[in-house]
Amino acid sequence: MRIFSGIQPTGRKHLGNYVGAIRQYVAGQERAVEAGGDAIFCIVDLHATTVQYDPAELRERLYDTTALLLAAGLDPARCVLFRQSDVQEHAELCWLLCSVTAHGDLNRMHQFKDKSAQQRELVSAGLFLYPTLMAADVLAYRATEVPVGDDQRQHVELMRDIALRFNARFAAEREPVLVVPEHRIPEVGARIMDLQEPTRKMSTSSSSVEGTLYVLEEPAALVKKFKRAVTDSDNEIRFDRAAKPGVSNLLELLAVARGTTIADAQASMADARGYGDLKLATAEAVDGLLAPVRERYAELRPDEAAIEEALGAGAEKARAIASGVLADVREVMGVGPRR
Ligand code: AQP
Repeated sequence: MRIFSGIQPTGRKHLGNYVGAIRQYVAGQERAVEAGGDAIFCIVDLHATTVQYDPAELRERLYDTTALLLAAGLDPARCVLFRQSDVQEHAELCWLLCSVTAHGDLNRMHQFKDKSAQQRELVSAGLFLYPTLMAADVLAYRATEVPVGDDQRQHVELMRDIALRFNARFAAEREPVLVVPEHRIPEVGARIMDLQEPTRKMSTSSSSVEGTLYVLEEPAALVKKFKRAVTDSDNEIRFDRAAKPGVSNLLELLAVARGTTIADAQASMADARGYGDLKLATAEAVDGLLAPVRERYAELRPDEAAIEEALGAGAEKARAIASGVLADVREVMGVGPRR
């Protein structure tokens, strides 16, 4: 078993990133250690260059994101944690995989449609190729599982198609070169919704500050955001995503933060006097979930030299795997000298 996932060093990470992705990484790390497999996590700075960005800020955000992953429980002694741009095999493999990526498939990616509509100055070719780079990230490690939130389902499906097409085109007469990975989308918390617009996902690029709960949110602001969360007017605490998106989002968060089922979270609110009680219970539980991460982050973030050291050691381990896969890819594609 080999788990791989990537996260962008963009903005302040929010509760959706934490619940949909980061906590799955930590669980994956533990499962991999137990099973004698590997868990590999990458901060994907090359992906972050596909939209307008500030170069000086990118480096800061990279340290922020790395410190957050460490604070959440990733341990470089138990997993491989590295920066994408430190392992050049990702960029080369992306280019090589372009030969088996259909233009039409990239064109129908929801994320490309949404993000390209948000760009004011330029829709970059990098934004279009984003899913192929993501495929390269995962396929370079022959990963079997990819923990992601629900919004990345389509990209993982595309990377499976890319791997299958690659094997059929270049390795039909031999053992498959690339492994076709499975996504691992959590049953609860796969799509955390915006607190102000609960029919839309909580999002770095399109949610408002009020609708977004940051992982490092101070307790007072956290409570305020939950108190102001949009619900509905019928005052019934019941999970029904279609009819009651705001209340359902709160119940889902309550379940995630307490580590229970949504049914248990709903049952625990049977005596509540109204939505105010649900909001406060959720705020308290979410603060309990995030407080240790916040505290650990404050300790880790200032030491950029230690972060660089951890990333450098991770990149060496990652390169050792990716270079072998890339050599196989080049060989079957007829690229470079014969081995
Ligand atoms: N609302 C969400 N609920 C559950 N999971 C989510 N993820 C993102 N939003 C939610 C998951 O977080 C991981 C990291 O995402 P990323 O590297 O794409 O980071 P980002 O772009 O900064 O995060 P956003 O919010 O997804 O940005 P936008 O909306 O601007 O593209 C992924 O596994 C993702 O599924």
